[in-house]
Amino acid sequence: MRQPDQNIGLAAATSAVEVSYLDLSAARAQCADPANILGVVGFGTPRPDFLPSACPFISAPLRPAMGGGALEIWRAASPCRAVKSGPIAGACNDHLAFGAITLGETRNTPLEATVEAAYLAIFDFLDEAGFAAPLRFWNYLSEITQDEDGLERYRRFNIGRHRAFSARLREALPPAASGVGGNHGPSVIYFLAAHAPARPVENPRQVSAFAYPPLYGPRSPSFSRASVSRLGQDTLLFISGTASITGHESRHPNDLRSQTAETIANLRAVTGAAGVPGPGSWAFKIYLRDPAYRGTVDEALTEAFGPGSQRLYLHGDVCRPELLVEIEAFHRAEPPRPEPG
Ligand code: 3EB
Repeated sequence: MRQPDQNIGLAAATSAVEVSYLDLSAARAQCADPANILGVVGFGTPRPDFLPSACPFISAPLRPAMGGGALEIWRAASPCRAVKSGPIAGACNDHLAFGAITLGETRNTPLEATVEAAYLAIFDFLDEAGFAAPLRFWNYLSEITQDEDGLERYRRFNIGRHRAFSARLREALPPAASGVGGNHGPSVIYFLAAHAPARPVENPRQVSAFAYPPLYGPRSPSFSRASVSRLGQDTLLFISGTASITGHESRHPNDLRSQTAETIANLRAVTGAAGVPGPGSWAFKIYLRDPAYRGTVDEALTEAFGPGSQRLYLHGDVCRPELLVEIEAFHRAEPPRPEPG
């Protein structure tokens, strides 16, 4: 029975979706109640034994900056059912879907072909599950800035993604995304989707990534700086991986403090452009080229956004060699409270 003073539990139960970044022992406790779990992403860990086999799980090729294992758990407001389509394993409820794919790269297949096939499989999954609109993609690529037969792998990735989006994305503009390198296992892509498209948001300080000049590769990166999605009472803001870039150019090469400040200025600018109402909860994932950068970035984030946010620090490679840090964010606006009395 729900007691009247359990309003914290009630609020949690009515939000459309929330994310938790947990170490393995905290995650074990949360997974005791798995019915509403949409999907789980492991960093520095394979599928944990306590996770029921019906829960979608993918192991990302990045490790927590502080060592050990961490899980990113997406939990919905109502029970979720497993959905499988081709190489995509996922889950959905009436409002949201989660899915994930591990890329099976082979020696003789160029990365763009593998990525195009993966994204086409994702669109097939969405069609089968009845979800029209991807809200947010995460792309973790091994050897992201390495050359593959004369073209950087991130540039090949952009070609493949661009082909699949041109063929199958229903919206004119792509949703938010992160694109980060990690070398502790195969490349992965995972995503959240809904029935109605998110509202794409750009950053007034930056050229849109989908309009980057050819300097950065034959096809520009298909992502918006942020996606805003209304789901029931919730306003969800997904901010893409954000780095020390203004216009289309990297700023402060190899200067961690200045890059962090520029990145935070970009996070503020895109939040302002999104126009999302104030109170709510923030969750940040921070990608660091060197785990030792954590203290500096953590201090800056606390100063900018206050101490009360979730933060997951990961050791990963930003897709431009001179960039040391990339930060993505998820904000869930608090639903308006009923007037007392
Ligand atoms: C940038 O602003 C930094 O290719 O999906 C950030 C977020 C970046 C997403 C992607 C790349 C991607 O260009 C890199």
